[in-house]
This record gives sequence, C-alpha cells and structure tokens, in this order.
Amino acid sequence: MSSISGLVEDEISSFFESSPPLKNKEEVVAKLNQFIELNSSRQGEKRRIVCVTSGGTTVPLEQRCVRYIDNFSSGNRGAASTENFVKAGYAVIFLYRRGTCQPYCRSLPDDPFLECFEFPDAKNIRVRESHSEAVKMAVMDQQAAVGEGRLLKLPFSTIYEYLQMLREMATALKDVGPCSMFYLAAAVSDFYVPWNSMTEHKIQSGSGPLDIRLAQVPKMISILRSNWAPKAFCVSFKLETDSKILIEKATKALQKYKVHAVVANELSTRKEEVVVVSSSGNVVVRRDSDKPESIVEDNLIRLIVDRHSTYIKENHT
Ligand code: 9Z3
Repeated sequence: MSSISGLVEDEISSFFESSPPLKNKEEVVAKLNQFIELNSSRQGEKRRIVCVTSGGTTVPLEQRCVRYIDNFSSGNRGAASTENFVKAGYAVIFLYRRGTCQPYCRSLPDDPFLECFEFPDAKNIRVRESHSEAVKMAVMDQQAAVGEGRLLKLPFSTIYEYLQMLREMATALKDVGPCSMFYLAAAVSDFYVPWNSMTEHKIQSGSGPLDIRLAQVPKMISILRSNWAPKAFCVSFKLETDSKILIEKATKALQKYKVHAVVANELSTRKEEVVVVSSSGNVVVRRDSDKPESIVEDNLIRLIVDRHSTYIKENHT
C-alpha cells in the first residue's frame, strides 16, 4: 500500500472542497450500494466487481458553462473492455463520459436510431436486414448484462464530476477488498480552471486575446491506492504520442502510484497494441491481426483477469 505526502493530501482536499457538489450524489450512491450489495451476496458466490472508467473529462471555462476544454478519447477502450469483463464473469461499473462509445454498440453505425430502422408502411417499424444481426446482438447482450445485475452505467462530463464519482465508487467498494478492481482507462485532464477562480458568466469575445491560467489537477491514483480502496487491484493507463518515452513514463507511474499494472499505449497504435507494465516485467499485447474481428481488448482483459486471479489468491483473507 502506498502512503501520500501531507502536501498531496492537502491539494486533494482543497480540490474537492472547492468543487461544485455532484448534483445527483444521493442517487449515484444509492445505485452503487445496491449494485455492490447485489453482487456481493449471490447465494454465497461472491462476484468480482470492476470499475471501468471511460472517455475524456471536460474542463469548463465558465461556471455557467458555454465553453470547455476537451480531449480525443472516444471511449472505445472502456466500452470494449467492459464487454470482455462481463464475459469473464465480472460485474462492471462503467463510469463513462456522456455521449462516448457504449458497451455492445461498437458494431452499430454512428446514428443507429436513424440508420438501422425502416418503415415498410405507416404502422410498422422493422430493423433493416443489413443491420439486424448487429442490432439483435447489441440489444440482447446489453439487456442480459443489465438484467442480470452485471452492468451499471454512470455518466460524467466534467473533471469535477468524474473525480467525485470515482471517490464515491472507491469508498463504496472498499469492503469488497481484493475482489474489486479499478481499470482506469478514462483520459483525465491534467489541467483545469479552479471553480473559485472561474468567471461565472460567458467569457466575452470583445476583450481581445484570452489568457487563462490552468492549475494542475492533483493525481488521485495515490489516494485511491492509499486511502479510498487500498485492497483493490488497480490498473492505470499511460498515454503518450512519443513512443520513445512511453515505457519509461509508464514504469515511473507504476512506481510512483504503486498500482498493480500500467497499460502503456501510444495514440496512433492504441487499437493494435498496448504494453502491460508491472513488477513482473513488460508484456506486449496485440490484437490477432489474422482475425479481422479481433480487438486488442480481447487479449488485454484475458491477461488482466489472470493477474487479478493471482492477486486474489495471494491476498485471500
Ligand atoms: C488511455 O490511455 C486509453 O487507452 C485511451 C483509449 C484514452 C488512449 P479511446 O477512448 O482511447 O479508445 O479513444 N487512457 C488513459 C489516458 C490518461 O489520461 N492517462 C494519464 C496519463 O497518461 C494517467 S491517469 O498521464
């Protein structure tokens, strides 16, 4: 378990104290507790629970937000990983950026509602033949996962919402111990405008060039590991655009935050391969290029689940 300095702890406390409170906190906490309770007490069988974070956080520039800073993340990694975790028997809390890619929808067109359906006559609606298999699989798999209590989806938009929800989630999962996992694939902003130094109203365009000072977002992984959920298995991600520094940065993150593995990926090749960096060495994970349907998450989640199994055995109380 890692320990964090008083300075980092102060930065984290002041981040939360100055954040606008989560609007639907009671509802989020109630859903979380109900989901965890359901999956921890299934006739003696204790299901593993993973929190998958997905998509990018926004950084608002005004309190009554008109403009914000965003990032590239499509949520594809998180959605595909969620499907694989469900397949591996996990219950998944999918903490995702509103509007990004959803589990089971990856093979549907961008606007499925408008593209997948047709009207043979004024009274009837049917799925177009060309999309019928993809629609059937998406609806059946999603309804089965949610219906069996194996998938809980919670949306966020801003960096403030994301970090508050992550804290709620970690606190709620604390008692699940080694059977819980954090799989932090969301692209989290490194910089933000602190709420109390943010203008309330829309920034006016007439006042010439705009200077904005961005503060550093405190890294929450350290407090997640040391205080919020110290027994959970924790996988973080490192993204770089320069492949020359990727592994070095991932190795530093592994040591600094004392996570169990860091998934290192480079922006342009992220769908082809990742490197899992851990204390037992670095493993390159690729999609099976001879199978067109294959995605890197199929092999990645197999490896992560294996590592989690070993961790549970070693930490069995
Ligand atoms: C990742 O590295 C994810 O794999 C991607 C997935 C965001 C690249 P897509 O959503 O892409 O499928 O389009 N996520 C973590 C990125 C990140 O913000 N990492 C931080 C860092 O690199 C550490 S928490 O400093």
